[in-house]
Amino acid sequence: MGLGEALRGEPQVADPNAARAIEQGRHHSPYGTQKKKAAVVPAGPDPVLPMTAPDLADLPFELDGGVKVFKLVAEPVKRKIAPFKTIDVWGYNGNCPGPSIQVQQGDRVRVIFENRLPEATSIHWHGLEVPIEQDGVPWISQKPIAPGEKYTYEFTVHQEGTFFYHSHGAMQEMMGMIGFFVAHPERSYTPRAEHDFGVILQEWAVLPNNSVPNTAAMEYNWLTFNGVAAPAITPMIVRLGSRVRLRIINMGMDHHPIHLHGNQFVMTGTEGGRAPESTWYPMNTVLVGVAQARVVEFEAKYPGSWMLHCHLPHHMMNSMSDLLRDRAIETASSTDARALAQMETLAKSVPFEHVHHSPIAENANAVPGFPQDAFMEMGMDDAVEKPETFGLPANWSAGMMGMMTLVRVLPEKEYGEMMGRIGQAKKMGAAS
Ligand SMILES: [Cu+2]
Repeated sequence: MGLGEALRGEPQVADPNAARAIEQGRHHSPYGTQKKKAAVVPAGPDPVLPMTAPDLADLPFELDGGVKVFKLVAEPVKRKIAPFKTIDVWGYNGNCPGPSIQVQQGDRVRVIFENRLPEATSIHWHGLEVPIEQDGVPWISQKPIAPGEKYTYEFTVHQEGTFFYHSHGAMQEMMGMIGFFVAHPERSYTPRAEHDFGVILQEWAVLPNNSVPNTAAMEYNWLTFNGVAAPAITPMIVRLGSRVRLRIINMGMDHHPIHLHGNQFVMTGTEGGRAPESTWYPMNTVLVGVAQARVVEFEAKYPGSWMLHCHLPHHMMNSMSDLLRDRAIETASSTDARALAQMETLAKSVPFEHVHHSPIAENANAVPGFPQDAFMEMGMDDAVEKPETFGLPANWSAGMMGMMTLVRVLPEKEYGEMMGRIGQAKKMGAAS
């Protein structure tokens, strides 16, 4: 039977036992090549440290005779990327980016996939070494999954590391169809981290008064971490003295140099898995190219709210519609206090995106080159308030835009109180 005939047939699910035998043969562990032994359940806490991706959901699974079964649905989604901006995108299970799939190295995984999009799609398991019929490339390894159709993917995850799942249509990717696929190692990485965070980098071209990203555009005005633009991105909360892991993945059109203030980190992994310790060297900016994953780790030695952001200047701002329209900005002979009051009023009555923050000169509009910075800043502390922002200085949100968040390193007592606050909010959210 030729490939064409095979593709016209029913969705093919490889014989799970045959696949398992083949895949165990090539199982590779970052800790050596010894054969996988029967799992020994260690006494004490679970050695797997789950990844937390702020503002993203996790995809739950059910067990079917030792196989982890996930249900993934591709569908149109409305995503609120800022308090005043909701966009129409495509994603999975009501989320964009899609919910995170987290498994353990060695797991057998089944993904029951349903296409509720108006066009065909498929899922590619980016970086995972799966049998060819599970690779998710339309016409090459499978028939495109038609609107309304279901398809089952199944494979054994013999790797550890930070992978993705995404549509294999370039324009569907740019509509947001991507999610984390994290394979936790059989044994905890060393040194052990206490916090493990995930960030998905995306960029969007959404013209003023539009809600649909222009996927043919090559310039972007909205830049997001996990589908949210600063200051609406939920800060990462870490305990002073702990080791922190950040997994950053990029499935967009741009490369992003991600910079952490006030700390040095080492790159401990890529989209190919854990990197040997001998390759680690100090840095504080890591370039995350398209289709890449970068995993960095650092010791949170210094208390404070440290910025983590893309350092491309245009990626540190929200909708650049001011630059596309005329640049008229109200000049203010006003004091800073008045500017702040004005900002507050506008922030509460969103859809204003920009208003100057610091005082500007009477003749500002007459100066060639103006504005450069004045238009960018708008505080909206109230609009983006959540437990994780508790205790930040007033007007903290004015300087937060685009791909930007805070890593808040809190001493033991404050950390405990913060965790209590977050737990309480979750409980109330679940009850309501
Ligand atoms: Cu960037």
